[in-house]
Amino acid sequence: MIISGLTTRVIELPFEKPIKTAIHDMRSVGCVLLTIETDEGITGESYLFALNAVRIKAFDEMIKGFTPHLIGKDPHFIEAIWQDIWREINPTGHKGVTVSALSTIDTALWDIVGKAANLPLHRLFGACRSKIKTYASGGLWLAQNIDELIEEAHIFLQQGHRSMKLRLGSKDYKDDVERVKQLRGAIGSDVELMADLNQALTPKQAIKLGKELQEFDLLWLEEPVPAYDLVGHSEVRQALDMPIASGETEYTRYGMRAMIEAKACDILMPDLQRIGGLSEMRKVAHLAEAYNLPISTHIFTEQSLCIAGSVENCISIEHMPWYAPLFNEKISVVDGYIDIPERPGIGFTFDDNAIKKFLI
Ligand code: SMN
Ligand code: MG
Repeated sequence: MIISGLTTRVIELPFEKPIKTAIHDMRSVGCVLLTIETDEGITGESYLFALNAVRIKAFDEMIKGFTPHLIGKDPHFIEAIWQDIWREINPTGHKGVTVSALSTIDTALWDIVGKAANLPLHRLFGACRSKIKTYASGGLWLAQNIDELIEEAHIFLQQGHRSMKLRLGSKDYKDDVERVKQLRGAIGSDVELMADLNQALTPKQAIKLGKELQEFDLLWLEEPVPAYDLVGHSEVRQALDMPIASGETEYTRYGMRAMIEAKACDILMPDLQRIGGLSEMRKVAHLAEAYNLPISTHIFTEQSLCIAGSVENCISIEHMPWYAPLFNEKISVVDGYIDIPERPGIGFTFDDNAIKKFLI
């Protein structure tokens, strides 16, 4: 089998209403949808995204620029293709748009390999489970008031969720404490709750807030300080009993290695687009395992299920519904869990009709 072509589509998925975190102001996500074609008719699909579709064409160009590394190659030679592209991007940089494009290609190649073997990827990788715990993440944003948070939390529970994440980083830290207190009171003690600070605070601010949040039994406190401040992360981690989660903003095994060495967090949160694709996600998961650290994957719900099904130290998967309209197959959450799909490859295929509406 050889790779015969590569097609991209650039789309924009609008949100129903604008969304805020401590550092994001979002109205849409722009995506590049990648399809890699082979001479045997098997195709591999994956995507990357940019918030508000900002400079999404630069991502598209970056992917298309790697065409010469793909055409005529056996798609099973994923590791060789990955290393080849990695060497080429050395002068341009091993973070950002370059790695996002590499990630997207890598993931689409795995989709081909799974389909060619007629196996779902978690089975091809070596399966460890058939379902994974998830948490609701497409809500509980910073712009919502407390009544809206509670209303949305109840919707999540009706949808089958048993775990959810809210965003913090209010101007006055007392507002953050109140949001957590009220929400915890409304959902009760049996529902898991996490909080994401999206890098809003200094270490001292995060420790002060974290100490007040401790009584509300949060499963983790996420990105309390700027992503590049690994020492600050570790100060917060040492000062609090509550676990610290982080890593969505870091790239590749080298970024994760630095976080592990700095003892920055208790739970690593690799993001498929920034980490380097499914190949690198697996390496990072195994690196974390060697340090007895769990991982929980960041967004990319559909594409990360194969990781959750084959990585023993993956404790949960983030449920972000933004990308669901792109796929023919839908995820359902039952009693807080998602089944790992048993369809070949990644198990989610682009819904070409639906996608037409979003083309830029
Ligand atoms: C997040 C995800 C995607 C966009 C903005 C913020 C957030 C998360 O950090 O972890 O869900
Ligand atoms: Mg986050």
